[in-house]
This record gives sequence, structure tokens and C-alpha cells, in this order.
Amino acid sequence: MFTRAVVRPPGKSFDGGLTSAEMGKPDFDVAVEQHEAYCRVLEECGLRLTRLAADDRYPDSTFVEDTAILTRRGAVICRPGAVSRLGETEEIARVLRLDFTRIYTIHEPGTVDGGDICEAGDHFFIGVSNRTNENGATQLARFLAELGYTSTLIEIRGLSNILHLKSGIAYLDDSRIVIIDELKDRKEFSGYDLIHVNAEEAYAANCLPVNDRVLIAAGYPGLQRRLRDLDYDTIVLDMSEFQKMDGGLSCLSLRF
Ligand code: CIR
Repeated sequence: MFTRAVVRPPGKSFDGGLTSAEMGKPDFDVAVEQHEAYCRVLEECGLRLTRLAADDRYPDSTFVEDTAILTRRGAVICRPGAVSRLGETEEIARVLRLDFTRIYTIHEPGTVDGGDICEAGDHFFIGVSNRTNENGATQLARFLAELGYTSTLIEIRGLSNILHLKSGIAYLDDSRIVIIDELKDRKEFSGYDLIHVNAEEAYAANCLPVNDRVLIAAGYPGLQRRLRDLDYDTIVLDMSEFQKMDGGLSCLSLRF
């Protein structure tokens, strides 16, 4: 069960962030409203939020997930793969030190974006992407091993349609993984119960289990129906402005 989360609303510079989506500029006011709705839902799921102030120096800083990996046994401060995001970890590290006693840090030349890390019980999938390099992935695997977790590296550099591993998979529970077509035949996922998301709904693969609910982006009825049929209690959230900046539901919080 999660009891806490760290969030940060988008700042005025939000539309200057990195993106590959050709969906137009995000509307700042709508983004702030969508973020607030997201925060309310996390609270409804029982989480107490640490709300950081918006930080205009870092346009992508609302995507706090990329700055750290939080586990029950300790935290790892990331070293984001985009130069413009490197400074985001400073304040996150300060905040996490208040709650975590075991904290590791990814060091140069390693890079790790939290969006590439998918926790699946006591196992972690680590995406090696254009943001998370092999050096960073290997450092992280070592830290996780010291914390008593196993991990597997998943190569995703050949996939042009996802930024991070978690853009394409979400671990629900009971060995169940929501997964896009491009990843469903990877041997690393062969022991799991896979819920395929078709190409038109690929964005929805980044859904987010929070305690006994599953948050899902609005506009993806196929996945929503599948989850409901499997008895998941879903909450639908409009994510349009974050999607324009390549962000999804998981990116907007650090849960623990
Ligand atoms: C970036 O390119 O870094 C941001 N515009 C989006 C980050 C999304 N984060 C995530 O998927 N965990």
C-alpha cells in the first residue's frame, strides 16, 4: 500500500519542455487543472501528498517520477538522461532524505530516468533507453540487489514510439502486466499474465495502480473495459496536456 506521494505542478515554462509528440503546445491553465485533478485522485486513494512548488527553471520538472526510484527498503536518486533535467534531482533528494534512510545515487557517466523503471513485486524491470544508459542501468541493478531486489534489463532503444519503458508497460498486481504490442513477445515477460493494449490505445499502457484503484487516461475505452472486466476499480483522468509533452500518469508522482 502507498501512503505518500511527491508531486510538483507544471510551471509557466511547461510548454518549453522536451517532447516528440506532435500534438501542439500544451495549455498551461488546463495542465494545472489536470494536475490538480490528478492530485485529488491520489488523495482519494489515501495518499498524503508532498506538494513541491512549481519550478520554472526546469520545464519538465512536473514529471517527478524521472528523478528517483522509491522502494519499501530504500530510494535511488536518478541522474536524468536529458541534460536539461539534470538539476531536477537536487530538491527531490533533499525532500526524500526526510523519509528515507537508505539512499543511493546514480553517478556519471550513468544516466537513469525513473520512467524506465518498472517495479513488479520484488523484481524490477529496467529499461535501457535513450535516457537510461547501460552504465546507469547496471549501477541501479547493483543498488537494487543491495536492497534485496532482483532486476532485469530490457532493451528499448529500438522502439521509436516509447520514451520510457513505462510508456509501454504497467505492472498491476498478481503478475499481471499491461503491455504494448511491441513488447509483448519479449522473453523477459513470458512468465507474466499480459494484458495487451492495441496500437491505437498505446498511450493508455501507462496506467497507474494506486492501492486498490487503477488510474487510466481518458479516451481509451478498450483498455478501460478490459480492466473493469478483470474487476479493477478504474479512475479515468484527462491527461491531454501532459500527453503533448510525452508524459503519462505514472510520471506525475513519486509514490511510496
Ligand atoms: C521528457 O521528455 O523528459 C518529458 N517531457 C516527459 C517525461 C515523461 N516521464 C515519464 O514518462 N516518466
